[in-house]
Amino acid sequence: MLHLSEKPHFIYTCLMLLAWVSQYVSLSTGFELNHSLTYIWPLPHELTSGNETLTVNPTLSLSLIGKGGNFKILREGFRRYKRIIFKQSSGVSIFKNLRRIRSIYDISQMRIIVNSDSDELKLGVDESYTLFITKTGGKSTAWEAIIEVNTVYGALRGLETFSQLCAYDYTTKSVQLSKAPWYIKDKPRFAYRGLLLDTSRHYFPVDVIKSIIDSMSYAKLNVLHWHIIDEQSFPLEIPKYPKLWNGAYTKWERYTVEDASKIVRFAKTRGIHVMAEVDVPGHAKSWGVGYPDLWPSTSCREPLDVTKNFTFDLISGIFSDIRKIFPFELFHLGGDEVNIGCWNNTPHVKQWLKDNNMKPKDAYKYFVLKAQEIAISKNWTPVNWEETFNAFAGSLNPQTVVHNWLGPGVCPKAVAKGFKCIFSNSDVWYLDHVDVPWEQIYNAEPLEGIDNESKQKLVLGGEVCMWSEMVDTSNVQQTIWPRAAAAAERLWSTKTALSAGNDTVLHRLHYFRCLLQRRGVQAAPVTNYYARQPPV
Ligand code: CP6
Repeated sequence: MLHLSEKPHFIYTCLMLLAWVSQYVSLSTGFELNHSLTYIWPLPHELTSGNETLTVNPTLSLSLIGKGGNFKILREGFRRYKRIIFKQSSGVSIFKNLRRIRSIYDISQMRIIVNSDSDELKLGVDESYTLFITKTGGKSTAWEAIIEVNTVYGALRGLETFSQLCAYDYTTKSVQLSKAPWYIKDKPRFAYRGLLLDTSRHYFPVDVIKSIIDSMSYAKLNVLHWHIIDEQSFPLEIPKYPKLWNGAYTKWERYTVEDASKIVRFAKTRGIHVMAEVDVPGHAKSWGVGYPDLWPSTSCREPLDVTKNFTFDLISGIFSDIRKIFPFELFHLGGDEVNIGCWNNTPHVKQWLKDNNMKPKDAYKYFVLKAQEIAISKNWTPVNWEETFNAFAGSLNPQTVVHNWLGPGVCPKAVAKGFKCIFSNSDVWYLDHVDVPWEQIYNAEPLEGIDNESKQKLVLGGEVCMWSEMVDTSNVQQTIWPRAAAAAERLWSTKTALSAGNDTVLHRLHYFRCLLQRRGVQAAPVTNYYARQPPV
């Protein structure tokens, strides 16, 4: 009887024979990649490629070059991407090990060079990277992947791109990287590339929010705008005012301070900022469940009662509590869709307006400016929906970031007055408008109507919005993806790259949607399949 340790050569020969035969008997998947296309989403700034196909070693090792610093985020990121890249190739470890010993793989090492040792995550943090796939020098026939960056966040973006170059090949049962050698030099077009998630209309469990954050990183989106609270529910724990989350739907549909901190920490490891929103004075009916004094009257439950000191003490308490959770410098104060007429129909508010010589519109301004002052006193930069700019641009704090939504047009006006702006035109970038096709999302241009280069710099970027009246855990990913990816490429890639990739964009988006599926993200179809042209 044969024993493994006694007959290694025999076993080895058998296994190799088996591996050789299996490439001829394995079933074809019927799907052929077009190797002349670059399947990277979003398209990089600059790239050149060749025509060699390489195999990547499942035991790919990391050689990290950097001074001191905190590279935990990078090491964890590398391990995560290895799991993604080699997801399908796990299992046949005996083959893997034999192959490693025999150095059958072309790429067995990744070198990452990090020039800065800080892992501080601020808006505009350097996300650029250079990715080389080249032959190592000397006599060796080996190849090497090299990522050179200024921060760990650039390295995460580079790893994402590297992972998109890799594809499992069902014939050879190995991970292949085609079109080598590669040279990619990449950086984002805009610093702010956001997705709004509304956790008030429907509650999303922490794990679901984490998987949304993961999926954002695949498209290089970098801001989760967390619209935490609205009129329908108040799901967040506020220690200073513990009755506020009585406004949650149920005691199970709540986020503790620890839950929220976990989400922020998780996002940081993906290079994603979390911008919290506390929308005042409208969209706040749920606050009064715990503190009914915040309601002007039982027939007018929002906007919040502008006449009471208690209202502003409570806002200050909320901001103090959540400042500890959200380190990001931007904080969203809402200010949209305020039904100011309701104040005028409430006797004690009407009296207060008269005593203070104010019209309801003045009280709206008074409220928003007071909230801005409180936010600024906590060392936050305020963001407000565009109604505030449209109503009293001249009084807004000059630091204010104006958040567009009411169709196109406000960003040109806002930047002309020196304000920063975020583009979210609801005609195209509101994902709850499920009838808007991806092409329209893709073609929306945040800098439209802004020709002056110094004014263009005031547009921080843009954001797609997932309002959740009609989505919950069961359909949120299908509603976000793949259309959010269209906006993600618009926000990451230069206009030159976009026009160069224009004839391949549908193929690339199909491929990216398939990539999301492989990674466990339930992205919807890109188009109606029957309208796709058959291959010619
Ligand atoms: N909730 C809040 C909403 C919307 C806004 N603010 C909204 C308005 C119109 C459409 C979609 C969403 N549901 N707080 C507007 C910023 Cl079409």
